[in-house]
Amino acid sequence: MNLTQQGSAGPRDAISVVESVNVRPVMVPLEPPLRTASGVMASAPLALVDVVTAHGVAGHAYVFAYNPILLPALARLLEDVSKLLPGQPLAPRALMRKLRSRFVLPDTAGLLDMALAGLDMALWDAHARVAGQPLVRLLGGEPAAVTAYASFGMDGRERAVEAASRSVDAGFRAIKIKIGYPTLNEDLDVVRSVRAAIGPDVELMVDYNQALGVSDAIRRGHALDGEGLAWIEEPTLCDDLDGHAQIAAALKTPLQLGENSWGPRGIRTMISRHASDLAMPDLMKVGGIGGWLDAVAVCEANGVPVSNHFYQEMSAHLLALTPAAHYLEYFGLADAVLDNPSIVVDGCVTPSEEPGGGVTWNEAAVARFAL
Ligand code: SMN
Ligand code: MG
Repeated sequence: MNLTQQGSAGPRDAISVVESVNVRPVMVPLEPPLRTASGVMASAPLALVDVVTAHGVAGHAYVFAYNPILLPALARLLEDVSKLLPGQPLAPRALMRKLRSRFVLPDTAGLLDMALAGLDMALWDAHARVAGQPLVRLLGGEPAAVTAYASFGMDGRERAVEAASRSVDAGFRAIKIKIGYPTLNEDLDVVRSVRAAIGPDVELMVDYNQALGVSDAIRRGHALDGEGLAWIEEPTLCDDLDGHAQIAAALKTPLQLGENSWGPRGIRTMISRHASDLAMPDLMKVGGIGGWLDAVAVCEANGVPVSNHFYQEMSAHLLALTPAAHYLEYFGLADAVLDNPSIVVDGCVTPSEEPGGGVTWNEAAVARFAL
């Protein structure tokens, strides 16, 4: 055996090349439909991304278009940007930097960031699969258990109580409900009813989904301050950082923002403007795995606890290696098209030891929900 050849073959072998990218739009039913104070969704419009490598291994990811009207445009943008990838080395950080450098002039916030994040996630998933490692290990961490909260919509008192009780029975130690009912009394009634059902030892969070004006948010927030909530999320419009800073300063309960921050600099601005006490970056809006790692470094340096928004499969891998990790949002947005949806044991999700970031398609379901 030639030692020189053997010595040089390993590392070079491990570097693959992007061969092709596939994009498939699907409409995944949500049962029950997801109600927020700012709109209802009966299904999740997702763009599924597959990055096929020269090693014959494919990386998978999905991105959420939020609104069915945006899905064809998002899928088309993904397809067009993907044309720049074949033949490129499978080096997600370097490749994404190169890709982003082509879009400095138009800027990326909005659909383009959503498309770029889908590619980033699928590239990292492929990178981890080619390396034969779970994403968390590829990034230098270990598949530790991450504490999850069960996330629910705005379904009225009875359904909120029923869902929260069911979750506690299933082992969850934290629950998030959406509020923003027409009156403060209704908000209080739902919060107190859920608290009575789950007891004092289970954490409870509430999400307004941007529904309130600043002064109403302060008024309702003061009333909620006595309820022992772990956080109040997005009380007013997500881009009103001054408004959120005023609300955060007025309330005792921690404020939670981040699901609508674009990129690591969006998270940085949110923190530097004192708009939030906590951060919950969305893996898509923050720029995929690369964007997450950069954003979370800013959170950690500022002592801000980090949770995620959606994308629970890859977020579990990332939170497992985040020292400032707070909570994993457990909401099975893509469960209906996944082969291996996340499993909660004793209120925690543990990233699997399988290679990749935890996303594998159930092809029969994908075919059923194809647009
Ligand atoms: C959310 C946003 C959009 C749709 C459903 C739920 C959300 C969350 O605000 O925090 O999960
Ligand atoms: Mg939210």
